[in-house]
Amino acid sequence: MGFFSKLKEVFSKKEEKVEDIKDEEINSEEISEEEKEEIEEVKETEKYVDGLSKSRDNFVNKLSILGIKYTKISDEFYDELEEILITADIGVNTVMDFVDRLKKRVKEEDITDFEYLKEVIVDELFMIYVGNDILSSKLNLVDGETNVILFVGVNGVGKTTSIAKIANKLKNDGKKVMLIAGDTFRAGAVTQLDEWAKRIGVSFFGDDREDPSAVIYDGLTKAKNEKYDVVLVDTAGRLQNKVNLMKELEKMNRVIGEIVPNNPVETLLVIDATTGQNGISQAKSFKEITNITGIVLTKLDGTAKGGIVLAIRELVNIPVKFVGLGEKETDMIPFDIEKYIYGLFKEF
Ligand SMILES: Nc1nc2c(ncn2[C@@H]2O[C@H](COP(=O)(O)OP(=O)(O)OP(=O)(O)O)[C@@H](O)[C@H]2O)c(=O)[nH]1
Ligand SMILES: [Mg+2]
Repeated sequence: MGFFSKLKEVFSKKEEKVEDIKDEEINSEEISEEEKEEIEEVKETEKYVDGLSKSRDNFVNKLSILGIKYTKISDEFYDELEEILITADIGVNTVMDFVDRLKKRVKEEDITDFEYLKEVIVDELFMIYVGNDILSSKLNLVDGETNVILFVGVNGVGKTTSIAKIANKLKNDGKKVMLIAGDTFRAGAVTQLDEWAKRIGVSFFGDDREDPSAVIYDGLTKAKNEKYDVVLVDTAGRLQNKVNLMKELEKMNRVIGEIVPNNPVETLLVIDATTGQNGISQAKSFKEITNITGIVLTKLDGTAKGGIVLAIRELVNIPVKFVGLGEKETDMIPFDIEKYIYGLFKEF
């Protein structure tokens, strides 16, 4: 049995188990920690399944039709497969490599059956992401210290919303959380973050000064003195002038490092999944000007081209740490390649 069949089996077993728990209507005291985790996992998996429905309807459907259209695995079959994957935002080179590997396996294993080929397709796509090294999606937080996470990215990609969603998650994990309004550029940005902080019930620091580093300096000093666990810093989203942005980020990093050494522990680049190859270019540019430790991929629910995760792996090679699968506070979840693959190919 291939990887994909195993994955489906594991997830459907978990789904069944959690359904049984619900059916018994046990109150929370009777549910063990382990069961709670399982329920949480199934809920997250469901979010991937729901959030990726546009992608599934589009490109996975097209893949299924291929199997009906071609009774033989021919050159035309491969050409069409290539096209489908490229239009799903998986980068051209990634697709080429993928098809080469697929052809090799079809030959070596003498594959003629499309059902089996499906398994191989998903296996090989999974391998693109997993590759030879494991990319961890866990946030690199140090217990007992004030951890700074800097959020960067161009206008409108979802930085502020992502901060709120991640802060909400950290707060629910029992962390003491502060948001700092380092976007001093866009009108209304400070108020927007303040409102989010109130809504989710975490602390906020921001004022009307123009220099983000000055705001960060004061906010972070307070956070350190008051022993906050995590400080999330919003920044302005402009990339018109690379040199200026680089200088500004350098300054922010210097100020942060002065107050809390070895920080920021994470610099997360926010990318909008609906912008496709444009998002990939942004990632490449930001990678050149600062040390990006992870990617937050927003609006995956809004695209039919869910393959962008694989393109990021191939072309940017920075771990995706969170994905946005909807607009609610609870719709941003840690990235998990298995749940993603399952959500994408559920009906394949
Ligand atoms: N559907 C969906 N919408 C999202 C997601 N993330 C963000 N949005 C929406 O995208 C819009 C822009 O989000 P912001 O968080 O303000 O973006 P920003 O990067 O802070 O923008 P600037 O501050 O102007 O640079 C908002 O309307 C959000 O509700 C997501 O994962 N899914
Ligand atoms: Mg913003």
